[in-house]
Amino acid sequence: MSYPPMVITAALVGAETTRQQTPYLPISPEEIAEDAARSREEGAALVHLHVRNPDGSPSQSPELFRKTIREIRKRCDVLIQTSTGGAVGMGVDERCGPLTLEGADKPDMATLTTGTVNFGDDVFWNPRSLVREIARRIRAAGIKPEIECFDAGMVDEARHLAREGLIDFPAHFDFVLGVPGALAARPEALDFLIASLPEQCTWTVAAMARHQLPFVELAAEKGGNARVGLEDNIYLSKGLLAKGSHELVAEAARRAKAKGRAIATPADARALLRL
Ligand code: KMH
Ligand code: ZN
Repeated sequence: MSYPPMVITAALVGAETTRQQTPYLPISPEEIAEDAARSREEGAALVHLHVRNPDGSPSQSPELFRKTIREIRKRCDVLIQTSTGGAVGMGVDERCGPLTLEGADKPDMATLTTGTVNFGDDVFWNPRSLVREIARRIRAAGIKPEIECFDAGMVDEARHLAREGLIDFPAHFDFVLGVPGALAARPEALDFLIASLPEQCTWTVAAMARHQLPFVELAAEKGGNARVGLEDNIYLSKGLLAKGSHELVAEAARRAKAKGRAIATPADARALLRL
């Protein structure tokens, strides 16, 4: 079967990865933008973006997002998806900080997690009322959501949101697999999620840690898209730290091409994800 080009997303920073774990984590807007540009060169069409305070702690500050988005767009044409998940414990206004950016600073996409989930020893808190509030804010900003599913029921909740007019179908989904306490990174889980998708919806898989690169291959075989990067995995291979998300993007592109998939440009991704 011939599939469309694969959209590779680079999750450059995240909220949890630390400089203690890897010295290659980008923190300043310029460092993040440099890794975004190198990831674009290696085949990423989209970056999933978090930002950090100068001390490395997670932030959802619109000003930090603005600066980072400007630095990225100065360097390259990669599409930008801002997080509304932020870090566990943040309130709704803080989480939605990047949705307030307008004009040339507006993100191309924003994440929308559709349920509460255990997140390691923490809880990523997304009660139904909060999910609806974030969905309304994404819609009001005129930004395309990526539906983040950490567990199977979150796909079903997206159906409720569509019925309520809070998101449009066909939508784009991201299956986040392997967070401790949530749905594991198992091929059968991915098959179930794909089978659960509403018609014509598109999907990306983001598998954690050592599962990240093998799931790029599964996504390539099954006609989907993949997310890699330091947010979810810091190793290029066992014991070898990736020197930035761009190295993981390069390896993902190599594996996808070996499975016969072309790699999407940002223009391809715009069309495929209906931005
Ligand atoms: N940092 C996690 C608690 C998102 O970006 O929307 C949430 C997260 C999902 O990373
Ligand atoms: Zn994230």
